[in-house]
Amino acid sequence: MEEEIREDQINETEIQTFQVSKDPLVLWFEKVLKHHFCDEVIRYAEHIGFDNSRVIDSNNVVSSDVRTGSHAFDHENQLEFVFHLFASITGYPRENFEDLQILKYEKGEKYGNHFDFFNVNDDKVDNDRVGTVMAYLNDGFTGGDTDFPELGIKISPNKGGILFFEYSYDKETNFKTLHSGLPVEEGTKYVIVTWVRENKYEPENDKAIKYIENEQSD
Ligand SMILES: O=C(O)CCC(=O)C(=O)O
Repeated sequence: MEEEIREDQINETEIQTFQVSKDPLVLWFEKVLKHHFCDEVIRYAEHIGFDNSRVIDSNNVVSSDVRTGSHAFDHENQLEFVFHLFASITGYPRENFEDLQILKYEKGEKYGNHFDFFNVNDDKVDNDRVGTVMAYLNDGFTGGDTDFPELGIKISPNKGGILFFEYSYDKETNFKTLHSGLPVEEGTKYVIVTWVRENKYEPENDKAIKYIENEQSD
C-alpha cells in the first residue's frame, strides 16, 4: 500500500456520488475502493489485532453498552493512500485528519446513537471535529446500517462505498448528525474511519485523543 492513489485501489470510472442531505451535508460515494484493496485492509487490520472500543465520557475513556465493537489503529502507517483519497473527496487538507481506525463489528455489536464532535455541551474544546469519513470494507453481513435518526436516513453499507458527513459550519454544530452503526445481525462488518478537525490535527496537544492513547497502552 503506497501513498499515491493508484488505479488498482480505486474504481475511477465507476464512482457514483449522491448528496443524501444538504444540511447537514451527507455525501455517499458508491463503488470507490476496489474489492481486493478492501480485502487487503481487512487482512492488515486482523494482523495488527483489534481492541475493544470504548467511548469518552466526561474526559474518561470507559467501556459502554453504547459501543460494543472493536477497533485497530494503523500504527504501522500502511494506509497513507486512504488519507489522500479522503482529502481529495472531502476537500479538507491531509493534515486535518485524525489517525485512521479500522472498526470491526461482530454479530450483535453496534455503535449506538452519538455525535462525533466533542463540543456537545458548552464545554468548548479547541480544534474540534468538523466531519467524519468512513469506507465500508466488506459485504456478506446483515444489519449494520449507518443510521441518522434525525434525518430519516439509513446508509446500507456496501463494499468499497464511502460516507462523508459534516457537522460544523462557522463553529455552529449541527445536532442533526446524531448517528449510529446499527447492530450487525449476521456476519462481521468492517469499516475504516477517521474524523476531520477544523485545523491541523496535532495529537500531542489533543486532550481527548491523549486519553484514548493512554488507555490503549495500558
Ligand atoms: O459503523 C458505523 O456505521 C458508524 C460508525 C460511527 O458512527 C463512528 O465511527 O463514529
